[in-house]
Amino acid sequence: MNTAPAPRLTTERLQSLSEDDLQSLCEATHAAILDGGGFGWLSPPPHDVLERYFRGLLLVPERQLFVARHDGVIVGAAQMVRPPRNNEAQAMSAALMHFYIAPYARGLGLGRLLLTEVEQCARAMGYQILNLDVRATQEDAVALFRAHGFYHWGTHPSYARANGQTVSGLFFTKRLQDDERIVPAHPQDTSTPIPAAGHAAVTGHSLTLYPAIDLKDGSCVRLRRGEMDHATVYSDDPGAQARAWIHAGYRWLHVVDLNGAFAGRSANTEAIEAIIANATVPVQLGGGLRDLESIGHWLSAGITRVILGSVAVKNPDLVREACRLFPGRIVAGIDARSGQVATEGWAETSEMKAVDLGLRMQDAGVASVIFTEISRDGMLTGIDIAQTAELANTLDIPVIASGGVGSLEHLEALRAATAQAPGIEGVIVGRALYDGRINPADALRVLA
Ligand code: AMZ
Repeated sequence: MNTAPAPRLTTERLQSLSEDDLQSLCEATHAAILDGGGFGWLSPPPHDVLERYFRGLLLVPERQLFVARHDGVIVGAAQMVRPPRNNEAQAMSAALMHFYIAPYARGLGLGRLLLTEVEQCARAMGYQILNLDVRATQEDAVALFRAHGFYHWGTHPSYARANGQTVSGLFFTKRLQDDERIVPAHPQDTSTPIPAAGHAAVTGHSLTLYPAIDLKDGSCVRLRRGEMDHATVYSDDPGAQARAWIHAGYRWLHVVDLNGAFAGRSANTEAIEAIIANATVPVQLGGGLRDLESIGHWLSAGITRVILGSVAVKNPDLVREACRLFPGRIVAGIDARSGQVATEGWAETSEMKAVDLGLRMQDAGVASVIFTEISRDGMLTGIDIAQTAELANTLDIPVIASGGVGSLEHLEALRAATAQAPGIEGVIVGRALYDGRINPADALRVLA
């Protein structure tokens, strides 16, 4: 396989600035401001002003400067602001501010890494709560905060002025110490009324919708219960399908190389490359990724996160090593038939229980878990919410639900379940979207 070395993606808290670091930090900041913000300035200040700003920042004890590096070069930054000494009442809360990745380094998962770094530091310093606020127009950042378990508790209608327009601002919070998401005592009690879909009262927190693109013999298909001879072909142009889902408003793509999952190595290479070439949102990819070489290959080819299924059961040390090499970018795919984990394209069933594998994968360091109940997959009969919630409440990492969504009501039910199982982070939908049973705008409204 043609493998370019994976870029080195690192994050750290900076306590001093070398001349090179200062220059790359100013360059990244300049580019982020030009791209529409993340830093507060609407147009970039002169270079020497930025330089003085960052040099001065390091002297302010309440502020910690964090940076993200791509092959050693600073390409993004964030600040953690501690409460002032006199604010005893809020001594448990820190704030995340001025968070940005330069436009030329996006799509690699660095935002997620930087956020994790800030959270870890805040946790290590004893803070229990991390607060942040963001212009509603910063859609990528908003999607990232939601995906990372931040709870959106309110909206300020006149938060900022940019380009002559008043822009609203979203206020988020996350509990750090016990990893429980902050869910209000009265879930509807947020300042942004969430429009109710139909009759159901909307409860729980927002979920990310991951539209599925399953690839078989170069085409986009959906299976029933994972059986290859029950494939419905929806498109023979995976790149166009990726564009269609992005155009519909989805913020992630979930791609599975089905032939790869059966063969144990990537098979739909051209189709995956076409999806990457057309994707302007992050992509997660699974199916046939069984060694560090193929994982590194796809992570450097434009895939944001890889999903490991069979190796999670058969070679957990490999998963651990992958998590060490690619922090934040490895997801475990746990596919189960009545609680027992299946592998090899779901052709084999193991003795292992989904919850036990989840705990093992958490220990190996995966960023999140995708849980599929195979008997529901492609059947449109609804998600196995009980099993998903049990897994989410056992693990400290986010769980993405998969298998069985057939209607808007199924999405509403999952959303409602997040009030009791806040670790559920998102949901994968396939057949119901392709068949038009669920309208994208309705789905996004229900989950928002
Ligand atoms: O539908 C199937 N038969 C199927 C499927 N969707 N088999 C595997 N997979 C997906 C898993 C996971 O995302 O849900 O492939 C991935 C795991 O692949 P591997 O090669 O790591 O076991």
